[in-house]
Amino acid sequence: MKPSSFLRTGLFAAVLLAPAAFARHPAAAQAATGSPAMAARVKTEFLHAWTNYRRYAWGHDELRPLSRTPHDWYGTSLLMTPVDALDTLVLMGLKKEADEDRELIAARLDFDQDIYVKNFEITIRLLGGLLSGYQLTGDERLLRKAEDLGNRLLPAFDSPTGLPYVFVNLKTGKTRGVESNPAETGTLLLEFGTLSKLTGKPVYYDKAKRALVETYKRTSKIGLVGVGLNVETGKWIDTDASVSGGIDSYYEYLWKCWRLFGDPDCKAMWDASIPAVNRYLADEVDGRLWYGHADMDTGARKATEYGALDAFFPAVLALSGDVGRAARLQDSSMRMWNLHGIEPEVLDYRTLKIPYAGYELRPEIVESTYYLLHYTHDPRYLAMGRALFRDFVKHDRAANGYAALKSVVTMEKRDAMESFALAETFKYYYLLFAPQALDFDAVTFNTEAHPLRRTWAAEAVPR
Ligand code: DMJ
Repeated sequence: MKPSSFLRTGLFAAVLLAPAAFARHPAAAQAATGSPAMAARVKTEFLHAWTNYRRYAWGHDELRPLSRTPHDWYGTSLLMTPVDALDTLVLMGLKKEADEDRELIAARLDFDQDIYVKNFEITIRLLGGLLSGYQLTGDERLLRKAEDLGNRLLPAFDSPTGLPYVFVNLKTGKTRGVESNPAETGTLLLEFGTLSKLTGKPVYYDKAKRALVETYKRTSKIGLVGVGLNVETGKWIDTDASVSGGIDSYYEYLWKCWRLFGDPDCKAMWDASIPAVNRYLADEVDGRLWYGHADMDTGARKATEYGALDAFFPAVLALSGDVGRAARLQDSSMRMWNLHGIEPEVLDYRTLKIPYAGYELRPEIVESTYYLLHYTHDPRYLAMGRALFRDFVKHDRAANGYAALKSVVTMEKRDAMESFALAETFKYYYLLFAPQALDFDAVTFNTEAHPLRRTWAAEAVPR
């Protein structure tokens, strides 16, 4: 395997991305080649976040950027930021920093710890990060860590239904947490499946796929899933349906497991699910398209709320071929962002009131901008990216890193810099302005923006 053959650089990229048609449409050509000046700015700002993590929290999970103190999720470090940020460092061409990061991971990342970890978060951030880091660098040590982690997470799936428990102890394999949701039970297959393909051991794929299928099997008669289910009884405990937190990436993985693995069951589950999402969750208000909440059994509207997390949905719509809805929904996401100059966690799109005003440095709106630019070559998405990044720097840059906001109304900062800011937010900004850095069509991003590449023989070729 050539580890980094899906990286694109320099002239080669320009040739690949500049077909003759672009010569007749200079704006489209510019969209396809991004903006080197903006990419350089993003890299500088990413380095501001990374070097402050390096200075004040090296070896810990995360930096608290206001107090300049480290934070570990479970009292002991699992190197959340170093693992989550590794492929961003590689894609930005920051070789010295990436090499140093890899050595830290190789020397210090130890999963043999008596702690209960959240299966979903550890899978998307660490398993995903290790696998993409391995594919980008060819460093076998990362694959071995991923396999060790995968083995330690497997007991999570040992419930009567096959739906994973929320927490698993990395040392003992004991489990906890029976109340889960589709995002947590159904957003595992890209990572576990890739681990199977790279190690030749089917167990990971099989367990994660069963969890996804068991989630799907609980779809209501009208085709929706709720936001809470018990992994032991398999019964719903909360029937609120949406594309928001708790459900979001379940839909994302239905399409993406088809895209990455060519698994026809995934395509069939997506095809059977998306019509109900578009029928019951989509909502037209004053000519704008939103996706709100409805009861999974009746389809009755329960809330007209949309937020920072929902803003991933244009990306998935575009990826699955529905660029029309994707573009309209992205315009609504921008409306949400522009109300205060940064998007809130949740907006009531009918009243324009804000039930949750925080901003966690989330990436979804940028992710969708990147996907839409890729599929449309419309330069308005470059302009959108410029505006988003301008606001992001203005309000979230702190003296020692990037900080979440307590409120997008007051713009008061919060002492937190989640690892996904480095794994996702900065990465999507960078790729938007430097699309030639990665061959979009050769990879499938996991929900934490870790690009995974099908290096194995495909059983079927989607799209
Ligand atoms: C990330 O951990 C992932 O993108 C997840 O799917 C949703 N939440 C955060 C980013 O907002």
